[in-house]
Amino acid sequence: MSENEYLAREKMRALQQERLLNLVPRLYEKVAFYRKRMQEHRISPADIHSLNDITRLPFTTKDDMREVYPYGLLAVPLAEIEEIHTSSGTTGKVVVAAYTRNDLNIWGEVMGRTLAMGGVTEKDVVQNAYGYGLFTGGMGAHYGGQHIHATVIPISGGNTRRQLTFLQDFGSTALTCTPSYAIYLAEAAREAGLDPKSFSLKYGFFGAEPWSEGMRQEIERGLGIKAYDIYGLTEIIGPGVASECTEQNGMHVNEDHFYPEIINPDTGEALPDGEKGELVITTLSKTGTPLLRYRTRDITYLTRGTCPCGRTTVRMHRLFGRTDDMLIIRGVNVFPSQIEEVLLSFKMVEPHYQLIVDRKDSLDRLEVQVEMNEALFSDEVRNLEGIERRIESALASALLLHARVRLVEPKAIPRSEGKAVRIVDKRVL
Ligand code: DLL
Repeated sequence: MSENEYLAREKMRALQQERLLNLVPRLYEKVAFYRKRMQEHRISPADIHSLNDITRLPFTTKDDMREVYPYGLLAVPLAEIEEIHTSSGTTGKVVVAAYTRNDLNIWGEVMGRTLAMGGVTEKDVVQNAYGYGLFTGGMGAHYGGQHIHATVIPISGGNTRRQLTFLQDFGSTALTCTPSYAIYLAEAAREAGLDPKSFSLKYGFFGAEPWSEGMRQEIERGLGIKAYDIYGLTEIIGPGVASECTEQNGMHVNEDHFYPEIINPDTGEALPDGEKGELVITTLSKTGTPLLRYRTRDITYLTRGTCPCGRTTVRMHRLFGRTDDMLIIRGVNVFPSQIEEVLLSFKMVEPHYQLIVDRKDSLDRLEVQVEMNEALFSDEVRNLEGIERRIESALASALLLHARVRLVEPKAIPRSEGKAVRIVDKRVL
């Protein structure tokens, strides 16, 4: 817990302003990329007098980060960097996040807050099943657990049998992994004849991929725990940017370190609280690779006001999707999360699905493959086609789009130990 989570609004703004006014000249002086960018925008650090002036500063994009790969955004000599992480780079050159001692301390602090917000204390045992490595999930949760003196088991992702053994034998009370892996663990436990409710688990901290309220309920029921949504991205720090408290009603942004704005992704204009748009973040206190107004491509909205938990930090809604994950199918915008909500309103299917998009005769087609549950699978009088049509019509009224639904056997959709693959886009554009 930090007093910064409870600051009165004017005090928070004063802190943010002080940090911004320190950051801008530092970037101008130390990072050639930012100096050039500010010069192109005909702005100098002397023009930034208050927090409100932040909107005059240029954005930073993922493409910018790739252009100056690997070290072009360093604001300190390499000798001061203690750790480097990168994004997975599945869609191009990787982006690099370099951490100084100061940054690692911040990371521990904000991830410590994340775990503490859900109730973790030094008495807890955190089974950390996020992957360790270049992915930030493992180290982030690790530093957070250490920061609040919890016991951390760095088991990393995968090896499901061993995960279950550890859950049983070590009395782990907190689980950290992707939400799809949490569902998989619950399923694997049942198959092994174990009752997850007999474990000591109390809470889980899940993020790194989109998930819905329906999936939250599945996890909470399946593992008998409270499931918290946690958000972050490599470029900014990794996990620890925002996370839910026990109210489970929006994620508190650690805005003393990460200043959030919402913009219209098409025009770049600022949007007011409550309006959905692209999240933009400025790292106010990092020193290794600080970023100005980074465009996350994640879609959410912000809410201000004191939460019943007492925290005053601004909250961001669970992500609606990403500007680049949005499927445009026959001109209709569709986010995987909308499809997931509809699917999980049907009791006879499991939260394992894939969206297959292809194009025939220049017409886009969407097929939703979703696993039926064991009960339906073994039902002798099942009417699969009837159910498929019912799901199709629910999707049609929610999305205004016809998608073909195909029920597949339990376990037919590939499982992932990290981020699940939800979209298979076969269109050649
Ligand atoms: O996924 C950091 C992280 C690790 C977050 C562990 C939470 C837990 P990247 O691999 O760089 O970093 O991916 C960042 O993942 O821009 C979002 O699109 C997505 N994402 C992260 N958290 C959530 C979430 C880590 N809670 C990208 N809900 C982000 C939905 C999420 N999407």
